[in-house]
Amino acid sequence: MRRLYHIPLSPFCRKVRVALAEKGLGFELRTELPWDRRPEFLALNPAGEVPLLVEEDERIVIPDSQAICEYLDEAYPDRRLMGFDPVIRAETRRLTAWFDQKFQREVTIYILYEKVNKRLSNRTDPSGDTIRAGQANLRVHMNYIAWLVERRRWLAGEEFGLADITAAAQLSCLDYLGSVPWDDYPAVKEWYAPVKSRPSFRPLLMDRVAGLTPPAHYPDLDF
Ligand SMILES: N[C@@H](CCC(=O)N[C@@H](CS)C(=O)NCC(=O)O)C(=O)O
Repeated sequence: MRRLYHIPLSPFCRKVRVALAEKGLGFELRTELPWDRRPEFLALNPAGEVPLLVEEDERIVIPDSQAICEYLDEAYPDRRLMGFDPVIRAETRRLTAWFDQKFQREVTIYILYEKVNKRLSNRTDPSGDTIRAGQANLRVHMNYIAWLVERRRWLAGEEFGLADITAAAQLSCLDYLGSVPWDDYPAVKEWYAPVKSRPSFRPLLMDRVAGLTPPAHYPDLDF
């Protein structure tokens, strides 16, 4: 059986989980805390990061969410997540990089890593100033998402795809912490609600992290 090594509140791992489900590909989910640096995991992936995909044929071992998603789209082309049109593919790559890198650097590291990863990995206290900076940066990104969805049906164009999955995976982690000001961004909420309702997204809404209870609206499809 195909395996995906992951941690529940990782936007990169969530992106791959949704992509696999959207493509109808079965997989076994294994939780791997990368900071434990388990020798058996490092033997599979010396880079030590999750997500890590191991195909049923164990010679195929792929780390990095974007590398995994592009591999899946090429190896299993039935339900394309990056489209066929080169222009849409370019826009999808631009936006996945935007959310994987810029959003991650300016928002997620400041909020999620501060509130959760820091506590789990080094057991140190979160910094209020860092979290406030992340919340201010989040508003800039919410405005950008609103700008996009006021002009297009989905983020990269008229079809749902990997850009939506990548952005929604990031937001879903912050939503678990009650950090997304949905009511101030109705256009973003209107884009996110149908993403959240997709069957591929449901398992994410069931995730729970010990010691951290999500707000009541987190699993609610009508939030
Ligand atoms: N570019 C990678 C980033 C993956 C990543 O940062 N994973 C984190 C968890 S969210 C990790 O494994 N960190 C462990 C470490 O850096 O030691 C991707 O897209 O998959």
